[in-house]
Amino acid sequence: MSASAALATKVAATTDFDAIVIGAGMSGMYQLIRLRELGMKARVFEAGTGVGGTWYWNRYPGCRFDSESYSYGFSFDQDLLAEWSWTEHFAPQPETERYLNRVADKYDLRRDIQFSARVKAAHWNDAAGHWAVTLEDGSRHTARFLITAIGALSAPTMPTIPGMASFKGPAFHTGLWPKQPVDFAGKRVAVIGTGASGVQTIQEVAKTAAQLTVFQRTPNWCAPLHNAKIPAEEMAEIRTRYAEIFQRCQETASCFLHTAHPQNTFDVSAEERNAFLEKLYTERGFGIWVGNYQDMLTNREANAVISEFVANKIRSRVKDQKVAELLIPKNHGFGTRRVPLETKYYECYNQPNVTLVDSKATPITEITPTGLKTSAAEYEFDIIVYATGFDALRGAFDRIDFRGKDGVALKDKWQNGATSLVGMLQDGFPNMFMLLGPHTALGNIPRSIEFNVDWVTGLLRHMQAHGQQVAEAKPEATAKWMEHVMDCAAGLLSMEVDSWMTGVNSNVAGKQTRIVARYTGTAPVYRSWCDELAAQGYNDLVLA
Ligand code: N01
Repeated sequence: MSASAALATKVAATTDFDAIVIGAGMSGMYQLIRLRELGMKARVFEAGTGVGGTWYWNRYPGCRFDSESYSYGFSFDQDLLAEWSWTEHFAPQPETERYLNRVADKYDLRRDIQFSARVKAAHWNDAAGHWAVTLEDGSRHTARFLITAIGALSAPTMPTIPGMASFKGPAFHTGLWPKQPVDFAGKRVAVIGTGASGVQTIQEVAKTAAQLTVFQRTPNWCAPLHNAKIPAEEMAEIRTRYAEIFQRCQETASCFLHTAHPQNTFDVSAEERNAFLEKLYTERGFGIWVGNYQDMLTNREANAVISEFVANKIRSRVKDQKVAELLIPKNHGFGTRRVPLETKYYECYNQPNVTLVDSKATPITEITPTGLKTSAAEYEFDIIVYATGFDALRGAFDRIDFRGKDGVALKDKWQNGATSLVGMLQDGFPNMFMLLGPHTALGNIPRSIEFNVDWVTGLLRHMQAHGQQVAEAKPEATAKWMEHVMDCAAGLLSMEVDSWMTGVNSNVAGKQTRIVARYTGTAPVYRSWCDELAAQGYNDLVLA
């Protein structure tokens, strides 16, 4: 018997599993594949009834990628890359869910996943050296390792408007959308919220609703997606370039295909600058956000130039100039919040069946049995859609009672903001590894997921090889990493703006103050920290 198999057997004798993974989205699925390769007995607990995570829960109308499809799929399986055809440059949700189910079929993942199993608590038992995980059904399961794969934008938040339970018609949150399609044809529909989810929903619902009323509290800077079908021949050509595509994603700051322009905004003439911005506005995807002049998100004057450019585009696309002005953000510059990508979003407001309500000027005061009231008017609706976002980043952690050494609650430890070592480890919480935890590089998410999973797998392999059973971040290493996280955020204009990226959610108590909630360095720098940690024999961890 190999050393690793012997260790796996020994651990299995004292715990139910070698590893428990929470969540069967892309992180949990890929981690399960890697745990099996290590010879570990693993169990994934998933609250939903199917795999896919984000792509399981977010099935609202119009939901689709904002990353190019071929840069988004798993890169580790060459056969799957050769077999799978993306039908659009930005695939719609049903296609992505199908893709992830294909991965689950291929690797027979479901035999190790318990569905409809929401984790309520996870407590570290120092004496036994294991995690005890309690599900909502009261069952309890133990494992040496606990791996959280619970997502960065997976805890939906509803507003706290009086009367919400009284509404008689159907009401949905975009992130908890029902499996049965919702028919909007001929209906009077309200959409509350105009983030990336709201924008995708609005442009779809506007096609069939009798009347669509959009309640916008803060406008966002949106830019054209320029989606298109991928014909078979083009997909065949894309397949030949996968190595190049994934290599490119490794090199860019946020793992997208786009990379910042090497020049600053005012290094070039106004004509050259305008031509470049026009070009970005006609190109696919996030280029206008992450492929713009390199100082766009740090230099206020540079940011004002691009903001005015996009404001003029909005003015030219929306016929009623009063509506156009309402749609142009006035309290933050372009790109300082997540840029929703759109397809004829602004043109929706030229349709006679679509109305925009400024819910900053006239806030929603009550949800009534038949609709809602604002400070200025009363409205009747058949359907209300809450596109009100998520308790992002640490929100999914706050919803589980994680307790580390000496019964310390993670929620208490993170009272003043989450801490971590490279986003994946937390001192005081041995053998807990966080995939997409606070302060991991996010960006084009699957690229970050694959890196995180491979890094955790590398650590587990190292522990197997050295007969080590417990890993914990050293507090001084955490402090050093957090110093780097804080340094990265200095000078970013996005730090001056309320959004989930700065840890602000008006619907969650205690989350009204801006913090450095996420890692804002580049993905290559993030990976170099992680690689260095491993190369030094994980000296920044206590391995026992
Ligand atoms: O959430 P959001 P989201 N009364 O927080 C409003 C990813 N994503 O689900 O800005 C009235 O951005 C709120 O108003 P305000 C992506 O990373 C990816 O849209 O707080 N309004 C805001 O307009 C994205 O950034 C994809 O003033 C209220 C909206 O609701 C992240 O998920 C697609 C309110 C929430 O916007 C989150 O996007 C979709 C209240 N009480 C999402 N509470 C793709 O990749 C909130 N709002 C394709």
